[in-house]
Amino acid sequence: MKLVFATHNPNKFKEVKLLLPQHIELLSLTDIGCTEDIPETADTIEGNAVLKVEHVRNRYNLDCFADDTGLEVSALNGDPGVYSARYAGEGKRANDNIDKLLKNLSGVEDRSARFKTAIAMTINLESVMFLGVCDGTITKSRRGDKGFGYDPVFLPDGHNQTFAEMRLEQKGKIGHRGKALQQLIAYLTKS
Ligand code: ITT
Repeated sequence: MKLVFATHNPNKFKEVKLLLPQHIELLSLTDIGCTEDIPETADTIEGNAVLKVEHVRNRYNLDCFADDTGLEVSALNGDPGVYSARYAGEGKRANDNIDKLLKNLSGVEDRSARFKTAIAMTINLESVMFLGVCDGTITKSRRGDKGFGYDPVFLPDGHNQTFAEMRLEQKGKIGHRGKALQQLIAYLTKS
């Protein structure tokens, strides 16, 4: 079975490829010749996941899924949330986003947060959505050099390593993306 993963983020692709059963041949946007930016203009992560998937479905007519992920911090009323990618501003990098987050949380006691992933999939003309959540806290400084994005400052509940200190397999097992993906795999297995 061939399935396109509509992401321009190579780290997400790597994480997902590791978790999917081998009989699913995962195609990247590069594999299908999609180099254009896909607009993410919705005001929810679910909405953005749908925009990405529909872009590929409409232009390339292929079975496809997309992941949109946000980091929701309690003390910041759920920010950066759907704006996680551009928290420090358009064109800024992950490091700038983390700097802004740590600055906004400086002196704040409640550091609880959660990652939320929405995976939208369109397959055989059906559209489905899977959600995965991982609760944790924001550390006071960066720890670890694995992973990507906010991983160096996210400590999942019940663990003493940040996502950036864990092996990818471990992050996949307990993380937001892995949880959403398990549902996608179950869906594909029974359909
Ligand atoms: P695509 O839209 O092309 O899939 P993206 O990196 O723009 O890639 P998102 O919009 O879903 O993906 O990501 C929102 C932000 O959250 C972005 O800054 C990511 O680096 C960060 N992010 C997403 N998943 C993450 C994860 O598992 N760990 C840490 N940060 C993550």
